[in-house]
Amino acid sequence: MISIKEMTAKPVRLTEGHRLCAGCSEPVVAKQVLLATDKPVVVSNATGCFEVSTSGYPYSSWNVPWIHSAFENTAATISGVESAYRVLKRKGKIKDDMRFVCFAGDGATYDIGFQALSGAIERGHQFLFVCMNNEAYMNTGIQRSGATEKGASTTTCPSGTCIPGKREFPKDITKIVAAHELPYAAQASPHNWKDLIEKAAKGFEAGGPAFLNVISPCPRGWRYDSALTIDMSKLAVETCLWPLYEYDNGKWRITAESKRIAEGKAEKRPIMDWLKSQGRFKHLMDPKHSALVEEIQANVDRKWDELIRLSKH
Ligand SMILES: Cc1ncc(C[n+]2csc(CCOP(=O)(O)OP(=O)(O)O)c2C)c(N)n1
Ligand code: SF4
Repeated sequence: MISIKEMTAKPVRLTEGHRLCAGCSEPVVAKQVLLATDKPVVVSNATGCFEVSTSGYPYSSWNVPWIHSAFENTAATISGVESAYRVLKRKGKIKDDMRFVCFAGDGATYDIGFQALSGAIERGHQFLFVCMNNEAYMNTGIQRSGATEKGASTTTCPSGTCIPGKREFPKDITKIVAAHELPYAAQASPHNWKDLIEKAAKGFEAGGPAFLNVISPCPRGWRYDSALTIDMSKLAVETCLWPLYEYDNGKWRITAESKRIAEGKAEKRPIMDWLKSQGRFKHLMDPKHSALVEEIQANVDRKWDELIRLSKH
């Protein structure tokens, strides 16, 4: 495993000077992923905060080949690139061993881009798809997505007298992707860079499609102090809202802090710690919403128990 010192000596693939908000986790996640391979990479980037903020014409923060892709088809874009690469390699026109990566928000992964993602995985393209999961459509002003937590207030499910924020639980896209029986899928968090980079490295070398779902705190949409981004991603793991695990060639494995919690060596924090840390859940502090908070806790517990059961097989 690479050390921090060795990392600093690596070429910078995503530079500073982009226009993401202060405290945004997305460039942190991307830098960690790009450190996971020394091979030449081609990036396909779905529309979203990360795409528009790193490519404001006439500037670019990218030091690798990078393709803007539409919201719905970044996995289809990389499929085409990877197919062309395979042909050119076979014909001897490309000698390098290259890697292909998609960066997409949760809107572009869970919802609009899912069809292209599912198709690219089913066809067996060799690429790593990274979902930067900030649990909403942030770039267009914090609308709910299929990844938004139940009870969160967004601009399309605002908490008020009619509804207490989002009424549905998020879908479990990592398990949906794993159901494609691809070589590798995992969940990671930027606070644990070692775990994240190891998983990205496995994804790059999986020999087929790989998927990495990364919790990506957004100070603007989640309403917390921008200095707390990394703390926020850690808290997601400590509450088991965001367990760290991998699905590696059919085997489920819980990793890092989540493994320690599963083994009883670390505390599983109550979901209330998570809810009270962010303005998007502020309304849930009212005792009239205590049943909803209990429901969220019960859902976290149920999914956590299910993961422990899967990891024992
Ligand atoms: C088909 C389509 N619908 C809507 C849009 C407008 N749009 C651009 S970015 C965006 C939100 C992106 O959300 P997400 O993928 O979660 O990424 P984030 O900005 O949160 O990182 C939307 C709705 C679009 N570009 N294309
Ligand atoms: S709105 Fe959120 S995801 Fe978008 S750039 Fe700002 S902090 Fe990052």
